[in-house]
Amino acid sequence: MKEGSGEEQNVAPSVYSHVSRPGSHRYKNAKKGLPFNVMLVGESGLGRTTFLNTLCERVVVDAAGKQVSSEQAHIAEPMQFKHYTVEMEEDGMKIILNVIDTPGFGDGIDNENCFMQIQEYIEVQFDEVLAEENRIKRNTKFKDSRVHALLYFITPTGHSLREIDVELMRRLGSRTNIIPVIGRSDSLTPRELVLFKQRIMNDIAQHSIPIFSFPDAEEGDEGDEENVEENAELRAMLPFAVVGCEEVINEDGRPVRVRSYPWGVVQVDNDAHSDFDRLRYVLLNSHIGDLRDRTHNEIYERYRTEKLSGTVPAQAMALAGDEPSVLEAMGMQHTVAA
Ligand SMILES: Nc1nc2c(ncn2[C@@H]2O[C@H](COP(=O)(O)OP(=O)(O)O)[C@@H](O)[C@H]2O)c(=O)[nH]1
Ligand SMILES: [Mg+2]
Repeated sequence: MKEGSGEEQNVAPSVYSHVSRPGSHRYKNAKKGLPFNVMLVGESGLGRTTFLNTLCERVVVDAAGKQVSSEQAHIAEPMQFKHYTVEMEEDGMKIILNVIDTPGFGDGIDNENCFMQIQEYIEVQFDEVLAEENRIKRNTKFKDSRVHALLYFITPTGHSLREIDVELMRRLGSRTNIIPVIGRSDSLTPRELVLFKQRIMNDIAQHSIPIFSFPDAEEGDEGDEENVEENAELRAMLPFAVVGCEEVINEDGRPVRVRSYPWGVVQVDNDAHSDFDRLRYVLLNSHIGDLRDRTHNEIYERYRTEKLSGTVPAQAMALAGDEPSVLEAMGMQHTVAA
């Protein structure tokens, strides 16, 4: 990780990043470190684990953790929630990154359980905050584990969204900030990628899927022109085409992260090769504040209203109806208001 302090001027946002961006963090009010909770969802083999390691610039989950013997390979394991906490420094800002990975998602024939479990997980975190708000004596150690962003990994088919993609994003878009990404995007040519992105965005519009689409600041907010321009640029990039890797080569005395192929290398942090570096900057710097604020002010607020007005319990009961074991399997309890 970068050793630099906040005083340094014009430091690259990441040791590997080639792009020069402002050398100070945009979100300034967090002394103890800013907690940021990201969930990774997508079918196995799309590079979630590799993405996590690439994002954190260290091996958070080693290769052993993802090895599956050939005899076990055909058995679909139930989906799990795996937590990883990594302290990072981004342009002088300490970030406590909590990653929730969901291995096993989409591996079975019926994905209904996966959708329910993820929704349940997200809502349980809201319920805990709601309970905490109502406590007379506040718990000073309370850990806010609301999911600030859900990165949904789309399979690089080059065709269009599949039913599972539409379903997951449609159901959870009102409960968290969904950022769609194309996993293993180096398997598409630049031309294929452009067309694929267009098709995905058409599908998202057609199905009215509520993803996080870098909205411009609302009227009355001090949204400056630069932000409006930046958000328009990011909207046009959606879904982010990500590439992850575990290899670092030395190029002119500088470390460069790559995937090496017989015909050349893909540089993970090179904007011309993938959107990874831009996405990293969005998550850890430019939009970390927006994602956190939107989670609290809009998404949680809506959930809270629904819950207190009695709309959520019915839904939660319907969810839990056939499968009372879902929450137990997660080791959690969902408190349904009487
Ligand atoms: N081509 C390509 N392969 C990748 C990429 N990221 C990961 N992989 C490979 O895809 C396989 C599955 O990756 P892994 O991170 O374990 O996926 P997960 O199951 O989603 O956690 C491994 O062999 C990785 O080396 C990528 O961006 N492009
Ligand atoms: Mg994995």
